Amino acid sequence: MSAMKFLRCSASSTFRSTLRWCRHASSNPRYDFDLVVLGGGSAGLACAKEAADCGARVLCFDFVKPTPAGTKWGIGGTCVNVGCIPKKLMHQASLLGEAVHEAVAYGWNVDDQNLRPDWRKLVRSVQNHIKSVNWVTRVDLRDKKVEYVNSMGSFLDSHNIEYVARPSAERRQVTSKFVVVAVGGRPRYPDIPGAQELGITSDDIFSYEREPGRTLVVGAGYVGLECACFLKGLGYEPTVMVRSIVLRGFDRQMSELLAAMMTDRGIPFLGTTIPKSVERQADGRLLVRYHNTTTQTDGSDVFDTVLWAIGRRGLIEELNLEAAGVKTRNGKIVVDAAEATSAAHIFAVGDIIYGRPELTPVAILAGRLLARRLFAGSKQLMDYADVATTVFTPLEYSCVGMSEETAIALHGAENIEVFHGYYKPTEFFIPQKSVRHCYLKAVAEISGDQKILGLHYIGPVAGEVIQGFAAALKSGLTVKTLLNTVGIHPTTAEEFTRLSITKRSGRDPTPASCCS
Ligand code: FAD
Ligand code: NA7
Repeated sequence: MSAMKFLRCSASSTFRSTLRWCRHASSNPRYDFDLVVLGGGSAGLACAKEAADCGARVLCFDFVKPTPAGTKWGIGGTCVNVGCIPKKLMHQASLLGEAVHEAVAYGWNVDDQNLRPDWRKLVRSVQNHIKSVNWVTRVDLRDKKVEYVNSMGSFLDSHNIEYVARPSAERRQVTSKFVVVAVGGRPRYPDIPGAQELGITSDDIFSYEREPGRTLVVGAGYVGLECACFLKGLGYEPTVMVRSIVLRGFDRQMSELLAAMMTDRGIPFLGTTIPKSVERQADGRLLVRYHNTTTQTDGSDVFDTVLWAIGRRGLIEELNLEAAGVKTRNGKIVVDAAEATSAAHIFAVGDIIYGRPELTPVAILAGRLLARRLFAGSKQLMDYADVATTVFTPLEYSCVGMSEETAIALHGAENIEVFHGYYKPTEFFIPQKSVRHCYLKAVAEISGDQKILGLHYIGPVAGEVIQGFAAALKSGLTVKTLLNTVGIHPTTAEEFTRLSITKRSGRDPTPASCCS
């Protein structure tokens, strides 16, 4: 064992895992580990566990810096702690509120129809679930013999990672044959007075101790719309501030329809508006000043909570990537089709890579496939095309493949046929729920069997509906096959098998009844 390695091992002799590190080092004297993963979120954990399953000696670093409001959490990354999971739970809580009112129409005797959720109880339940997932994750890592260090790792050079051990605060180093960067991102704050001191983000809302009350949600992307909708469903008063358009990057028609659905449900939008400052008033509430870029007028309003949902920044600042020769672009890491960075032996997966969808299943599959290529001789690359996604608003929006605009831009309007239709979910009739925004469309080639390029659906349980169609689309689904598929009645997913009206025909896509 080299003197340096001996020092490293003896300096940390009280550290349980150190013994194992020394053992590892003696079995391969060149590096302490085969793989060091920076980041224990969806991508990093999937990669680390798969690599360990392939027999590699793996160390995973994960560390969460508290938000400006002081929120922090455990291992598992964004999805588990402050993303998909708590978001889906709050979404479900808000849907249940709506269901209580529907239940009355269906004959249930619900004594108090002005039911209000107990925010603190909801937050407690959500946080308890998250803590159980954190625990299971740690047990899983231990079972798979992945070393876990709860510290921030950064590069000394391309094989050498430095970190601060806790609780001793001692600086330590570890070497690895390969390094995978999976550090993800965190919400951005606008550069205006009061933003960090007085505003919160999605990193705080799921553990927020006091009721959000009247909330200004700044940003009309996926996260902003979802947060506004669950807050509304839980009985609060969100307002969405939109800088330009809602849901940039998604199909325009579907996005506008979703915004109309939100407006109908009483969520106001402040269009073409940017925030200028946030101040705390004497009564404790927040005075937000803003500017409308169309009318060139200033305005202000008072809120209980301001939630920034203006996008996310990659966590590259503290990685010292220059020391390792890793190139970045717009704050993200540039990788090739094999997730290799500009530095040999260093790879990146998940939200931190440039130009790829920021979604958990993408991060997980890419991490897993990378581990198999590094340690099991696999050649399989991640396919980032046709990834399905869902916006969890009360009528959800889910899609897979191309938007209508992208299909037209790539193939020309004359080569694209769009089949569309409004529909009436059977379960909406008795409670007389609005069907105005229940709409779906298939974007297809115009010729031959009409290969489907994109499917879009607004309605109940959209994610569940589109997941199966996503597999079909990846297998080359055509309009011919879709229309030869017998539907399951009465479902809303079956509407895809009944699409008969093209946009080109100009016919009214509104159905006469549920079974027409
Ligand atoms: P992360 O999960 O962010 O994990 C990175 C980890 O690395 C973090 O724990 C971070 O603290 C840690 N870290 C950073 N730097 C270092 C360092 N130097 N050393 C050690 N550790 C470090 N996706 C979906 O598919 N469906 C959804 O419904 C969905 N909803 C979302 C809702 C919200 C509100 C948000 C914010 C995101 C949502 N996402 C959703 C996106 C999803 O959460 C991310 O795509 C996914 O978590 C990315 O995984 P990752 O491993 O790349 O990064
Ligand atoms: P997005 O999708 O990047 O959306 C950010 C939104 O915030 C978008 O509407 C932006 O408007 C708006 N924005 C950005 N900067 C500002 C400023 N400075 N002021 C006001 N509004 C602003 O981010 P999300 O967080 O919603 O989602 C990120 C990923 O997380 C998503 O892909 C999911 O996978 C999970 P713009 O359209 O740029 O004018």
